[in-house]
Order: sequence, then structure tokens, then C-alpha cells
Amino acid sequence: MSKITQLLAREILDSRGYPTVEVFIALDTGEMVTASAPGGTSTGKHEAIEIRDGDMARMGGRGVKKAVAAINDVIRPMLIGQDPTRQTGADQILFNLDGTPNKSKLGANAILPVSTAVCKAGAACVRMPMYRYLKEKYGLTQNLKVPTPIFNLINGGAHGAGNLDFQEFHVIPTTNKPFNAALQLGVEMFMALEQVLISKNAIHSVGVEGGFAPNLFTNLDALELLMEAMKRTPYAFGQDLFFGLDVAANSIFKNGKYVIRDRQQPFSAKELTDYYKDLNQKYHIFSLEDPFAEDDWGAWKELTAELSDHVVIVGDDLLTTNKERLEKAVKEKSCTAILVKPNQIGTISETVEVVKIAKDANFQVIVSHRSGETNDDFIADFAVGMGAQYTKFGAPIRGERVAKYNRLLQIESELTPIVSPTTPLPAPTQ
Ligand code: 2PG
Ligand code: MG
Repeated sequence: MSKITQLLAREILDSRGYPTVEVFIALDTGEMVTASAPGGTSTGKHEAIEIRDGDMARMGGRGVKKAVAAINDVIRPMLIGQDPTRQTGADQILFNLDGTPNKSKLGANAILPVSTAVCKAGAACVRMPMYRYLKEKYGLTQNLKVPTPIFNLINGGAHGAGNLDFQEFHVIPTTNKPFNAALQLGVEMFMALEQVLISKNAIHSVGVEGGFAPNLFTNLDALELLMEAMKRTPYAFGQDLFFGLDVAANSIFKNGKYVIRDRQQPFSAKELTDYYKDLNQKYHIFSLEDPFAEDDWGAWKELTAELSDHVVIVGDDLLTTNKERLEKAVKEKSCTAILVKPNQIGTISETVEVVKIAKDANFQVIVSHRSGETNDDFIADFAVGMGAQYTKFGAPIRGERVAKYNRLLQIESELTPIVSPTTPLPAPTQ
């Protein structure tokens, strides 16, 4: 058995330049790991609380010194001496120390990096790759496989400086492709899209998740751009790829109606449902994330009843990786997939519990990054270990996104022997 001998937190930066928390753990057996907290830009109100200092004299009030102090002063003494392979025990300590329903005492941004660092330390001390450790520890039965990536190639809403209302426009490779081929598709679509934007003199700078953030007339124009980009590649719609959307509808929900630039009058939930149905007729949408606001349960249920035979309906702000909300959605048939973000709930154990409930209910599982990320690639291992069907890690550019894609490439080659036993080795050259 190994023991945690050191646990220290510090303030570092995420990809938006916002402070976030990094945790370092050392074991008596010599292993050392670090883990950091991601942060959301469009956060749901049912998410666990992220504690920021609010001191406007420092980093716009976004400092995380309080969360760092919570770790170093309150959590650290309770975890020193603990066995890092006892994840549930460590998470229970964190849960009890906080004692609130939404982690508002210590902050999810204090709790999650500790929980993740314990998990990394556990895998390191038993000398197992992180993804395999997670699968075995939690008794998940699926075969290890790299999930299909969902690429976010156009950023709108709170994520892009352009004028689009929908937050994310996705390109989704068909699930029969090995990960490296799916990644190649994402990269080639990204490059083709850049050329299309340049040819139209449109802005081709990128948003927080690396997707382009143009100014367009309507949200549908973004899907047209993706179509045009695809025509510059060898890929065929339906055969190689589909499109998807994260509407992030909280941000278009105003006075009980939904406001988007595609129509002058605001949409009622019913009208927006019809709009999504038309959209699906036209673009054969593969997945629709947060089509309605986080508490508009009736609209979700209606849409799922009408469209889920054709479209994957994904709950992000609706579910916030929260067991109770997921159970309600399963019962009421409010959606058919869950976006899983560990920092929405706080600990690894709680996140795994949510994944298991989702799988038992035959919900699709999409493991997701946040818009504010670091180069920590834990989430890639987590997706593989959990047997998620999909990952959502942004565009295939920018260091913090690429860190996850590159980790998935490593995992893929670990799971797929490069030289098959029947392939003769090349003869040595002189
Ligand atoms: C989302 C996420 C990630 P954020 O809405 O799905 O793409 O964005 O991290 O800003 O909540
Ligand atoms: Mg979302």
C-alpha cells in the first residue's frame, strides 16, 4: 500500500488566461502527479459551485487563492497518509469536509483537482495506464476503445466573438472510423473551413474552444459553411460525417421565449421544436445539445418524443452531471444522451456513478472538456476508461485541446499493436 506524503495546491492559468487550481501529490513510493481544474464559460445554474476570490483588485476578481487555501489548509491534513487507490474513501472525505449539496463551502474547483490527483496517484502507484485503472477500478465491462470525437469547428454564443447565437457547430465523424482517421477528418474539415472563410473574406479568427468565430447572417449559414467546407474534402455527408449543434439555449432564453437572429419574433418552445424539426429535415442533424433552457423540462420532453428516433438529444446544462437531475431525465424521457463534465459535480466517484446510471438507462455518454482548459489530459483517459461513445474536446487546434487529442492517439496505439503478428518486420538495412 502507498501513502500520500505530500499534497499541495497552487494557482495556475487556464486557456482563457483565467486563474485555476493545480494540485500536486507525492507518494511514499516515489510517484508524483499533478491535476488541474477546468472551468466553464457558459455554466449551468445547477452545477457545483466554483469559488473565485472576487477581489476586483486582482485578476478581475477571478483569482482562486481561496480555493487554493481550502486545499492547503483544510483538505491537505485529512488526505496526508491516505492510500491513493482508495478513491471512494478520499472522495468521501472531500464530500464530508464540504458538506453542502453543491460544493459551495470548499468549491468544486478545490475538490475536483484533488479528487483527480488522487486518481492519477492511484493509477501511478499500481503502474497502470489511467484509462485501464479507471475501467478496472469501477468494474466497467466494455472493451477498451477510443470514443468518436465530436469536433466543435464553429464557436458562437458565449464562446466566440462573432455574432452567432448557437454556441457550437459540430462535425461528427461516423462511428466506424478508427480514432486516427476520425482525427484526420476533423483536421481536414478545419483546414477546409478556414479556406472557405478566407475565400468569403469572413473573419477566420477562433473562439475559446479553437473553432472559428465568424459574423454571419443566420445561425443556419454556419451549417452551410460546414457543407461548403466538406465539399472541398474527400468526405461525404452521412457516409463519413454528420453535423451537430450545442445551442446552449440558456443564453438565448429571454422572458420565457427563445431569441435567435434567424427570425425576428422570439420562438415559443413549441415553435423552436418545429424549427429543430425543419433543421433536421435539411441537415440531418446527428445531435442536438441543450436545445432548451436548463429548467424547461416540458419542452425537452416534447422534443425527445418527437425527434429522438432521428437525433441524439444531449443534456448538458439540463443535467449538469448530477445524479438526481439525470434520474429525473431518465424517468421523464427528457433526452437520450448526457454530456459528462466532472467539474459540474466535483468528485471522480460521483462522476463515475452518473456515468453508470446513464449507461444503465441506455443513454449515450459524451465525455466533455470545458471551455477553460489546461494541458491536463486526464479527461481523455476518463472517456476511454468509462467506455463513453463520444468525446467533446473542441477543435483540433490549440495546445489545451490538442493535449487531449494527442493523448487519445497514444491510447489508440497502446490498444492497437502497430506491428501485427502476421506482418514481417522489415529487413535491417546496411
Ligand atoms: C458546453 C461547454 C463545453 P462551457 O457548453 O458544452 O463545450 O462549454 O465549458 O463554457 O460550459
Ligand atoms: Mg454544452
